[in-house]
Amino acid sequence: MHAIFDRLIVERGSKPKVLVVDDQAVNIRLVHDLFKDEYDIVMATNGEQAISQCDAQMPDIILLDVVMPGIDGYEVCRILKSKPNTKNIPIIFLTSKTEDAEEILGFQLGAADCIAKPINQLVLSARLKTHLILKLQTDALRSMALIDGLTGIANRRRFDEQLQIDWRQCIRQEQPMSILMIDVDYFKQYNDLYGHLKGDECLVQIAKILKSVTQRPIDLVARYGGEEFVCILPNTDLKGAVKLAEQMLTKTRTQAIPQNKTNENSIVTISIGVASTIGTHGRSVDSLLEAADTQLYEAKTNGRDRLSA
Ligand code: GH3
Ligand code: MG
Ligand code: MG
Ligand code: MG
Repeated sequence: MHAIFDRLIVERGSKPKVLVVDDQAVNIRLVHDLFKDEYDIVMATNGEQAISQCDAQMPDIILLDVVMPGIDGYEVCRILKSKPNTKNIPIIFLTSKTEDAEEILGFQLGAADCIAKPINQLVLSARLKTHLILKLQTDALRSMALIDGLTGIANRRRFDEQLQIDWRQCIRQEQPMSILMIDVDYFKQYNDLYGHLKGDECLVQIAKILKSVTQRPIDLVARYGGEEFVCILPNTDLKGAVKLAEQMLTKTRTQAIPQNKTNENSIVTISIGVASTIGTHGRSVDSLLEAADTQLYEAKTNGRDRLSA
């Protein structure tokens, strides 16, 4: 069991983060002293703080007291489970409320476990580790499910999820969002000339180029399907998006992947549709995608190896 845990930690490259919530400092200190070497411990002494710590720190797991002044642990659990960014964080109640009905309520609210106070350190340690293993395994599987097997960049599912998250954020902040729709030119011909394996290699190269151009961590490049890629650019207006698209076009040309069986000097090129809008309440992001798609069609009919915005 420890071997599994150690391997998971090595794979993800950082200690698990545990949020400890309790209104009694002495309880927090106890947990902190127990686990400070093994885990990264963050703390909150009331419900509101617990929720803001979750948003800011994204802990891997939460040890949550039930009886606290203000928002109690049950309510904290209810709120965290209702929010997309925190709903998958496992919650373990640490409580002196050990009636069956109270324990059941905790599970009904979505808790992963309930542990009785006063705490038995060995029991807490074992159960915390078990739940952390489950959490890290789920994270690893989830990230695998969101990556495109060929190119190693985000896949369509990841794109769909991220688009909704980023769009909500842009609405809240009244920020612009831009989309780039990218399609490899004459790729059917490329496959016909060089074969599918070389075609695959070409897609890997194109994915690398696109990714290298988008430098900000909030930009997402995904494989949309086949030889089409898509890029989400939050907080980016049309001008910024066009600049990035130009860099993608240039870098693809500079890479000069040969496509020269028909013409001595010809190389692989891409076409890009660019669209931009400001996040607006009550509007779906689909029209932004459609606009980018229409622009891509424009770029194709205008001669390819170009962008349209
Ligand atoms: P256009 O410039 O209009 O985009 O022409 P095109 O030939 O690129 O467009 P079309 O959509 O007709 O062809 C796309 C080709 O991409 C067809 C398909 O064989 C190829 N393709 C799609 N996915 C993959 C893949 O994963 N690997 C390889 N090697 N080829 C793929
Ligand atoms: Mg308490
Ligand atoms: Mg296509
Ligand atoms: Mg194409």
